[in-house]
Amino acid sequence: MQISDITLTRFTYENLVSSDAEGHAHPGPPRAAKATLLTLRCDDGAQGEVIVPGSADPRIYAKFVTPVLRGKDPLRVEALWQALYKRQRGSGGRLTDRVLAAVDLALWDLRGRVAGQPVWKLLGGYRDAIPAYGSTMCGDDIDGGLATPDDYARFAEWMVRDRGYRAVKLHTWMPPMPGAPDVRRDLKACAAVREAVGPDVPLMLDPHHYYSRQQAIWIGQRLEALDFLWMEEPMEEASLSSYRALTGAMRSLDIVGPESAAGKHWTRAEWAACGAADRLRAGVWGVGGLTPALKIAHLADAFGMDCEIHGTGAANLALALAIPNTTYYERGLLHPHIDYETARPYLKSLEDPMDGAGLVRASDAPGLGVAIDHDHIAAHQLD
Ligand code: LLH
Ligand code: MG
Repeated sequence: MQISDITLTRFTYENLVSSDAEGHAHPGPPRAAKATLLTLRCDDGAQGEVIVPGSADPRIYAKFVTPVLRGKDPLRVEALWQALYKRQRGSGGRLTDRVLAAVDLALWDLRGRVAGQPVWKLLGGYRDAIPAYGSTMCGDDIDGGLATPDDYARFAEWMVRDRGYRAVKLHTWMPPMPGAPDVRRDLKACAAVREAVGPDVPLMLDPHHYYSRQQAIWIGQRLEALDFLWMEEPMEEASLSSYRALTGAMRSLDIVGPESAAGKHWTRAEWAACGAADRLRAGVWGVGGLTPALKIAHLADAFGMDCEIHGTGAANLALALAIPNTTYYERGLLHPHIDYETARPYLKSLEDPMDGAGLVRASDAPGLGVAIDHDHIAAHQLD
């Protein structure tokens, strides 16, 4: 079997989520957003697919991806990932980890379809269901949104009592929101949520990502008094020393990271080796795909650590189901004005349906099991 063809189909869809000037998601007016269907086809008719967020640049794929993949055995995923990764150095930053991730996910999808097995089983198949935590959008200034500590409290109560989430993570206010960053206002939101959901619900915080060491330690110590489970990315992740200091200063609060630091599994190894976090973090789109993300999960396991998976979607869910050392699936981002339970227009069903007990169950569909609506894509194709 050989890869014969790599195609990108760019399309639009109606999106009710917008990004602010610093890239944080918030509810917005309906707009035509762009996404891309990446398809790998083989000479025997087998294929793998993935939806890539945004409009993928065909020139990058033509220059760096197609020459590496065409004519190769698609089941040799590690070999293809390594070959592509080694082209990053000379690409002047154009061959990004997100491109690596897109190709790697399509290869895993193909591998699953060829085997007639879901990817979560091929990766390890540790469990067939996982509890989800509700992960809020970042704070805003929207009426009835996430504008005040009380808004967070009311929304967290709904998530836990009415929707069944097992745990809640707050993303608090970040620039350019008025008044942000404010470590004291973040703490007020955390205290209001603890008060609203009671003592037994695990809570996490993902605040402004550029607090100082002193600010991060200040809020971390107060989150311990509120019995929070973990905090992630409160400081610049390039500063390993700051994370070592923060982790060392905490008694009961776990520090989780890195989430957005570059460097794939190699960076996570350094964090584990020098005690910069209590739990590692990896999301498939941030580290270059399932292939490196699985290494990170196993690396954490070898250090006796958990690896908390960043982000939503079928591939992150497959990874979380595959491994023993993770706690929750991150479901979101959630907001009082957003209906998360309706599938995006280019999908026939949700990638991560959750039952009333807060469990997301594995699908038995081969590959990544994403129900792509090809009719929608054909009708909204850009080029
Ligand atoms: O800053 C943000 O917008 C969020 O932190 C976002 O990146 C979210 O994906 C996250 O960190 N989840 O854990
Ligand atoms: Mg995060």
